[in-house]
Amino acid sequence: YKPLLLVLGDQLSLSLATLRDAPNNAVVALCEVSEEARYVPHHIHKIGLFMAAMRHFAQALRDKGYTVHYTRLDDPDNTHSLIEEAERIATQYGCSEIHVTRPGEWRLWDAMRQRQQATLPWQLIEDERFFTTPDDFAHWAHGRKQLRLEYFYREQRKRTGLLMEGDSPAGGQWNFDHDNREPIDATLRFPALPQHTQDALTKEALNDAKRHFSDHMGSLDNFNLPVTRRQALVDLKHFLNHGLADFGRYQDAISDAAPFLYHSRLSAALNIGLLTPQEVCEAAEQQYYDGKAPLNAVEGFIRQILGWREYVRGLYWTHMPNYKRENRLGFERDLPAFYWDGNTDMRCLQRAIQMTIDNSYAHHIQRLMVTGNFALLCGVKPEALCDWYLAVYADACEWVELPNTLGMVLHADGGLMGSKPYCASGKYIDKMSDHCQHCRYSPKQVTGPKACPFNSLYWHFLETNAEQLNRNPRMKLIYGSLSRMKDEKREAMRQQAEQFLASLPTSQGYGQAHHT
Ligand code: FAD
Ligand code: DLZ
Ligand code: SF4
Repeated sequence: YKPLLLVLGDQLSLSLATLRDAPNNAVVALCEVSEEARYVPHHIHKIGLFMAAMRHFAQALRDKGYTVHYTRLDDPDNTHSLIEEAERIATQYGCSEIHVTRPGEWRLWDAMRQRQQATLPWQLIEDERFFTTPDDFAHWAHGRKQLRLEYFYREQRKRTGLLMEGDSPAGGQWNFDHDNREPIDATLRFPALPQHTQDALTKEALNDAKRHFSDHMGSLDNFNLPVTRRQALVDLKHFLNHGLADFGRYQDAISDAAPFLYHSRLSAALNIGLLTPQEVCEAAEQQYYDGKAPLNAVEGFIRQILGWREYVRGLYWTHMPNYKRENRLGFERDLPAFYWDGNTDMRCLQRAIQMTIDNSYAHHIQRLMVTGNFALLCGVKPEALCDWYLAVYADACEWVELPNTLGMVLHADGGLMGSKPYCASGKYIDKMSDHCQHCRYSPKQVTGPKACPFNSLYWHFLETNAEQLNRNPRMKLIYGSLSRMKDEKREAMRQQAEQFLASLPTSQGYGQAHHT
């Protein structure tokens, strides 16, 4: 008995189940493979992050005494596929089986599961770095007519004791969302970010990423993601001291100039395993008990991690592979070409996309209400939009990206993620952001050459999807307004939207813009 312990690029935690009780003869394998960098054209920061963090983690494992085989991208015998690499290395070291913790994507999980009975058998281990397992979620969901985050979240609060006073929620309320909707304000000053130094190992990894993937989105010149646990802890501490107290109030605000506001920027470190969700939530909770951050901020933050992050993961694993094929609103449009280069005169979209190109990051409201909302209103097909979100964000792993994009943004899952689509007109963006004052369009106009395209698209979306949405009780009010509108106004809006959609340059992939 001699196992090969395969550690994937998003499993960089010393507490990983695969590594527990490893026998002395075990070989740990980490593999850089181009297949994982290219199956969607990942942002160069994301590739750099995985390569640098994997190399550092291999070093940390060696320091702890593990025998580590590390495949580099340039190794001549690299097969460039995770499965083939693991089997090649296992054979090379005379291993009798391969152990791996549940990967972050169904695609890999399925391929590995099919090898459980092979001559070189794969053994899949549950990922324990979350508050819940997919089985816990399935158990919670069983027999419920409707799944809703709020009830799942309350149960997790009770189960973990986070922000609980006995059996009651701290402050007497489960949810402080109402206090968390302030728009951008010109007087706000956002915390400056910690700048991580790049040691020789990081520099070499980033150079290798640059040599191989220079055609991908972004430039490594301003790379500043944490690639070690130590750097991730610096970011955590910085957020606790400088961001958390204002996180709640401005959670939904959008700034024309600032990409990060009071957001934590911890998603990438969490998703690749440099931080655990438990330690992040407990540290935030402590700030509340120490009187350093208000309850609305701490509750709002903990809900994102203990609630949403676990909930989307549960949905993913209980609904795949069918989830990925869902398209309940029947969308068919290709992705607008400017999602890849930001070349649009719509200011809000231009800024959200440019910030994405610059940082491989956009905060939640930019993803949901700017790039997401626009794609929803235009009817972009789920696979095209999902591939984009999976490619461009450093924190994107399919288990979290897919339910957010296909479910929350495109409402393609029939309402599992949200009871109604998050569709909004330019009025919403104008209220929450300071974009419109820099834009050539006016959020107050619905038709005419200066009209904000979101406005006519919004009504057009409601009209074209009425059959699916007008019976939704949460949409009743808005369909009421639509039905009271004069025919001429509706016709003018329809024409405005259709003209706009016909002129939209679409893309069938990175760098392949064409006009319809
Ligand atoms: P903060 O605002 O500081 O929030 C704290 C943490 O809460 C995040 O780090 C994250 O771990 C968690 N969180 C917040 N919102 C969500 C959510 N909706 N679902 C799951 N976890 C959440 N998040 C990813 O981690 N990976 C993705 O691939 C991803 N794709 C998304 C795609 C779309 C279309 C949308 C609308 C959202 C997506 N999100 C994704 C969720 C969210 O936008 C990011 O987690 C967040 O913007 C990361 O920035 P932050 O760390 O500063 O988050
Ligand atoms: C995203 C990514 C990239 C760019 N590169 C690698 C890699 O070289 N090796 C690896 O193990 N994982 C990589 N990943 C992450 C995978 O695509 C995939 O999401 C996870 O391995 C699933 O757990
Ligand atoms: Fe965006 Fe419309 Fe405002 Fe321009 S006017 S920034 S397109 S919401």
